[in-house]
Amino acid sequence: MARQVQQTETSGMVKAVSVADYIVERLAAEGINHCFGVAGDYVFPICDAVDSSTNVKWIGCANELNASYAADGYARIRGAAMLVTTYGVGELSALNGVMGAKAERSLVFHIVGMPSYQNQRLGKIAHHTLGDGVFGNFVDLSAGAACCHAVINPENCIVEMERVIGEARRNNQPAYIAVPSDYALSPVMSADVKPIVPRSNEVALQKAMAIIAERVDNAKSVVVLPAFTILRLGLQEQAQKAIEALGCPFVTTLMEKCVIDEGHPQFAGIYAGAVSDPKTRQIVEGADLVLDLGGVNLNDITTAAYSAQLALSRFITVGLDDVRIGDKVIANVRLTDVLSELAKLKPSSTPYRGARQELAPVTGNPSDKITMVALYPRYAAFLRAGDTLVLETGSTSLGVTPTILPDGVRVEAQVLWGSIGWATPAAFGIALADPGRRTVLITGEGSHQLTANDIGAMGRFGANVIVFVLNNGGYLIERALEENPDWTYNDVAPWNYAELPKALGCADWYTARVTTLGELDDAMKAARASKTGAYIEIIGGKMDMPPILAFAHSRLKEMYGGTP
Ligand SMILES: Cc1ncc(C[n+]2csc(CCOP(=O)(O)OP(=O)(O)O)c2C)c(N)n1
Ligand SMILES: [Mg+2]
Repeated sequence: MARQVQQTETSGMVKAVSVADYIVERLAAEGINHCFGVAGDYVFPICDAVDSSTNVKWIGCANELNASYAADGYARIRGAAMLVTTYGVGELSALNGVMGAKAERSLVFHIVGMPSYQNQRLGKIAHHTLGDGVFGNFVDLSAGAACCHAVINPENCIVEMERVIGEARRNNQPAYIAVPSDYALSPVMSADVKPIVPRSNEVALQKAMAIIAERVDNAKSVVVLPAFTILRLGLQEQAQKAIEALGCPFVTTLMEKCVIDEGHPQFAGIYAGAVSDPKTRQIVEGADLVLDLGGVNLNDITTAAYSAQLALSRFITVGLDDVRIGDKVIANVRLTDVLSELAKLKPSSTPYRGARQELAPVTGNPSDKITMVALYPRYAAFLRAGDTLVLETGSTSLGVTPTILPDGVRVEAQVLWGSIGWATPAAFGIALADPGRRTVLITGEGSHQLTANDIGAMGRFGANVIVFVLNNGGYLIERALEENPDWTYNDVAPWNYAELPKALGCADWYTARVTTLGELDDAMKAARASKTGAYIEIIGGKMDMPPILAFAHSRLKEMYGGTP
């Protein structure tokens, strides 16, 4: 790769590779074939490099926020994604999405075109600036949404790219790469560096494994919590092998839905503090040793309003890059290596076997209005192996996540960052990242209003997503999180959702607006059969909410703290 990008031959002439071409092809070598973004003059050289690349396709989004969400979705499947925005106005619009990728450990390379070095040097007053002749106003802001960053010039380009790629991979978080527009067109200067691949310190790894093995041997009961990072790093199979070798039960929090099939015999349920099944709660809260594989995030949502009773002294946390046992931290140990070592353990002769959790029965009559009690089991019955379900923040995700889903379904959600509007473009990115699976998006209508315009991009780029939009007359989750559900700020403009695909250029999509269970069942069948995208608007009740949300409603003080 290094030689290939140092010099290429075009029509017999030796042509030096530009900085822009180098960056694009180097990132393509990371397994990235699509670049999400919005063009702009300062970033034209990067856009041109993408457009002329045979490895990377330009995916124009309606705005940079959408592009950042789409890139996050793509990175979750491919391991990394490319996001391109222009100086100031573009990059700042993408910040929420990039910051979300940082929180949720998704590796987005955010490339920004800056005004030329020459104009920066002359302190010219330029568009997309504060008019102060200063060009460093936004670098720190965008860099704050990444785990590492570089401002590129022709001389540092090769070294800096290896540094940021290595560091971003080590943390599995975004990297920010800023490139002045004239430098982007300059020939890259050669440098002799090798890719940096994060790896464990062997001694530290063996030390960590010895402690883990001893704790596992001495524990009367062990439970594994496989973390969301397993999904981000694509380590599901390794994690499953490790769990099988350990032979103990595993549970998932709302952030790890289906990371390993829920039909797996060692699956002991979804753990969410006080709203867990009592058996699941006992297995987790009563365990001598909780082996956290990947660093679970015990936040207000995953612990159901801090109702979990988990003594951290019983935890061993295997992070991406270290192992924590009580007050002891063993650094430079990679999660993937710990999983491989665990998989070598002699399998237990009496592994845990939980009762297989069946899908909830589908109930109700065709003429019935659509209630949430009838809807969630229908989603479970609709989904099948090979589907990737993308869940939006809102009442639905709190209803669907505790619902057992079929084996082979992958679930992606932004539980921690929880920025509404994420799921629609994320589903787009996920669909492009793996067209071999069917992407199914479930969103509330309030969230959808933030980013629905990229349904157009789905149609344009042939991403055949099946979209379910729950129209329940506003922000139900917010109504539930307040004493008074009727504040007007929880109402939204009453759009004709089912007409959106047509207006946005997806004329061949299957669309429906359903108010009864019979209509919903028919629409689900038609959506599944559709070769193009499908879009179903479901009319739900204004206060019809899942049990976990009703529970949160009864614990508002614990969630938010009492009045001082
Ligand atoms: C970017 C952003 N703005 C505001 C919020 C606060 N918020 C959380 S959920 C929500 C409403 C979701 O409503 P909807 O998508 O209709 O789902 P429902 O709960 O009604 O099913 C809002 C406004 C947020 N999480 N993210
Ligand atoms: Mg709603």
